Amino acid sequence: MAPYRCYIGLGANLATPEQAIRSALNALAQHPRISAVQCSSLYQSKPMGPQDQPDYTNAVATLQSELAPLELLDLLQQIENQHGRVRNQHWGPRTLDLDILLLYQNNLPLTIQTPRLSVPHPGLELREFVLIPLAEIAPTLDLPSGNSVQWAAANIAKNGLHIIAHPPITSL
Ligand code: ROI
Repeated sequence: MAPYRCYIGLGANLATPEQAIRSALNALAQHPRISAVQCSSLYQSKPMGPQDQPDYTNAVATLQSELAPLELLDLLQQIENQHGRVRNQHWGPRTLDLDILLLYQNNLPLTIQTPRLSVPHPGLELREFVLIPLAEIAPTLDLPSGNSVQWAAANIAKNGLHIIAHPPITSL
């Protein structure tokens, strides 16, 4: 089976957010069925949703995976759980959130609509903390709207989004 090219959103705003994101990237880079992990800079962002929660640390990573989409989702949820993720309040704070944003196979975009997984991620084009990091690593990618990532990132309100750290190390 042809491998998947995946784009993953990483977010955290409790405990040690930057450490949680770095540790999740390491877990992905070390997985035997994942290769070519590359990450954007780390960003600080204002919370989308309830405002009575800390600012978030966000990044977007891309990787090549031999895991089927639901296997990748299982892995991401396992990594979230290892970082103390508790699913409680809707749009509430979290120690680590790993979202599948986009999936490609043979350079073709995949659409998945199941109770567990929606790809492309429905909130993708509304989130500056996704588009702007994504534009660092994949500016020419086309979004579901037909716009390029670069165009969408240049045309969304930044809402205070700013870089706080260089891209974490990546893997071959
Ligand atoms: N807000 C920001 N800034 N970053 C996130 O990663 C994030 N994740 C979420 C909600 C609660 C929607 N808000 C967010 O799940």
